[in-house]
Amino acid sequence: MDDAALAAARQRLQGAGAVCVFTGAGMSAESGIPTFRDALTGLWSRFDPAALASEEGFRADPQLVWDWYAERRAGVRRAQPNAGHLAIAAFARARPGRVTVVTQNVDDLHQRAGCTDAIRLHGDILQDRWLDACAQRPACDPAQADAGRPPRCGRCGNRVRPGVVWFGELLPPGAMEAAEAAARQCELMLVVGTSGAVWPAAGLVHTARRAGAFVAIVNPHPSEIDDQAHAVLRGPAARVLPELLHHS
Ligand code: BV8
Repeated sequence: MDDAALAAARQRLQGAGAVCVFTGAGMSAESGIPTFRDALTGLWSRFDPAALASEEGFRADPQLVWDWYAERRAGVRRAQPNAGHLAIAAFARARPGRVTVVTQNVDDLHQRAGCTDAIRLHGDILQDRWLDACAQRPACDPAQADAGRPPRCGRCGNRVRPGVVWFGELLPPGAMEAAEAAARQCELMLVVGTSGAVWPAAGLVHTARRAGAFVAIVNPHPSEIDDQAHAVLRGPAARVLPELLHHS
């Protein structure tokens, strides 16, 4: 990893007021959760993620998509936060009110590491929701659905879907607004483990750069947003973040 980039990022972090940490799937890679593109290994390799992670994909083959999520949920439950998640949580604890974590990830590792207020742009894979708005009053409870693949409501036949934002779906309005504000107001944005391929999330890095923030990227590989960075720390999150944050 480039020592000059590390020194520059550390120095900027020491003097920074507001910091925004923006993370993607690479943040959880060293916890054993495949990145979104790697998630299609083995059995799933013949599928396109944007097709499986979409309402059309789910309606076309509910059991296939449900099984994909069930397998990913089991992986999330087995995973533990890694040294990178813990370093971010410790950094935020030492700077109360000055660090905002914005994540594209649908796992709960930031939260389990201690960043309970992390802004989730793409929802929560461990949550269930109804596929269709429930017309019953009072509305049926997804937790009461049967044990099908996917589970269905015994009362109204509605299907259960994972509580994530699918491709083609709007992000949770409050989440994107809060993330935009953090990106505009931060003095430093730390971008960790994202290809920068998915929008509008990736636009947050451009927003921060345009607003005058120092942008540092942590990623072992080049990404679509490297051109927005003042410093690129070419390495894995669980190794780089403790080095960067424990000395800042
Ligand atoms: C939207 C939940 C408005 C689901 C996710 C046509 C119609 C509609 C929209 C579009 C369209 N064409 C394009 C769009 C926009 C679309 C989009 O961006 N498409 C892409 C594919 C081009 N976006 C949307 O649809 C969004 N909604 O636009 O609504 C709208 C609505 C209707 C009509 C028009 C507009 C919704 C996007 C949210 C999708 N849901 N997740 C699920 O998980 O199943 S996104 C999903 O992919 C993940 O959550 C994650 O956010 C994203 C993948 O991105 P990354 O996190 O960056 O992960 P990736 O695998 O790509 O990269 C990993 C990185 O980690 C790599 O760089 C790697 O080098 C690095 N890495 C690896 N190891 C490590 C590491 N880094 C550090 N340490 C390591 N050890």
